[in-house]
Amino acid sequence: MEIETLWEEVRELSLGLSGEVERLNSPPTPIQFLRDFVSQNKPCIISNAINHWPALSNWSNDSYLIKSLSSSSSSDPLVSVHLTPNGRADALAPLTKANDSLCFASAHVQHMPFPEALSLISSTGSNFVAYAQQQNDCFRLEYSALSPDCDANIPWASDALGCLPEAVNLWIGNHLSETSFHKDHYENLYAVVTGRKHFLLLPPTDVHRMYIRDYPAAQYLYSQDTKDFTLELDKPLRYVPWCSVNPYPSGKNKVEEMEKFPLFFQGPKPFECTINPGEILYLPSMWFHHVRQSPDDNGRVIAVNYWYDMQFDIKYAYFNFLQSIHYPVLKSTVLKIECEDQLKTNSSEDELCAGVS
Ligand SMILES: O=C(O)CCC(=O)C(=O)O
Repeated sequence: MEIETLWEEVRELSLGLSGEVERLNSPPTPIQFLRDFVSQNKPCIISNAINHWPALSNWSNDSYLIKSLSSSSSSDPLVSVHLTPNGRADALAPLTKANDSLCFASAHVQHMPFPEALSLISSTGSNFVAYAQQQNDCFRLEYSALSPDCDANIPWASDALGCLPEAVNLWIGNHLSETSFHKDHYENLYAVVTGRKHFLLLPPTDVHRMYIRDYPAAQYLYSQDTKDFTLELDKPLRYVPWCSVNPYPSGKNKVEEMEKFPLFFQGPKPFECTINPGEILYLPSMWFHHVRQSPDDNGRVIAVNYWYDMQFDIKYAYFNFLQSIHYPVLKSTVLKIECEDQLKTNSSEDELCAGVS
């Protein structure tokens, strides 16, 4: 059977053919959430689920945030801010201007007092984009002074999943912050507080459409002196498997980019949804997601997400098996040969050529 048939059947039998993510007008019961969404590995958007959070009114107010976090009693009064030249952290980037081999570029992470972080996020005319985030339980570690403004967990999700969140993360970005396609091994309850988040979603069965390849890991370094970034390969060199597809190619290479990834651009459209303030997206484990955002009147988007442990069950085993199948055999073989040729002809670029899994 062609893998294309699998993409179609998953949509026909489970996800629906409309390409839309189901919206619930009120929180589901734990049993409904478990039966209709978690066990089917199917996303949904829940409106009116966090209307009682004081965060919805308090967090549009800078003075409130600054006052709460300046008198913070948390163990670490500094917050983590990701700095990049273009808003794209944990994304593919050309290693140098002269060498367009791609690497997996992580942000320059800086720890600073909250008022400074807020001012950097607002300075959108600068040569950097600041995104306050850290996927290490940062809400509970760095922003505990704001905890009375939200629930500590999403009760119906905790009941359904039979556990409390493993991590709760806060995200404060502006219109330039973008998160590239990736997947996580968590059940994710993603609540938007101010601004809007735009998600593109693809089910785990569509893994081959993401063209996951191994890229050399690199890190942005921002110099206060030159006010510029350099990108340095990790030492020792290590490779990160990452999705190759940019779903919004633009500029003169747009057509070329689209032709490189026909399974993505010519296959079924990704599920596209906007999460408004006060809504929660249930993003099932292992779904590929790409995220952009539209800011509120203060130029910002604030969200809190709850990561719950996923079940490493039979679905996980099936998805792993699927991912291990090389498809389409012909295309990846050609790519591998091209890459190997490039390595042979230019030994000095040995370490820079993106690996092919
Ligand atoms: O909001 C974002 O920029 C990314 C969110 C995300 O990737 C996640 O919650 O796993």
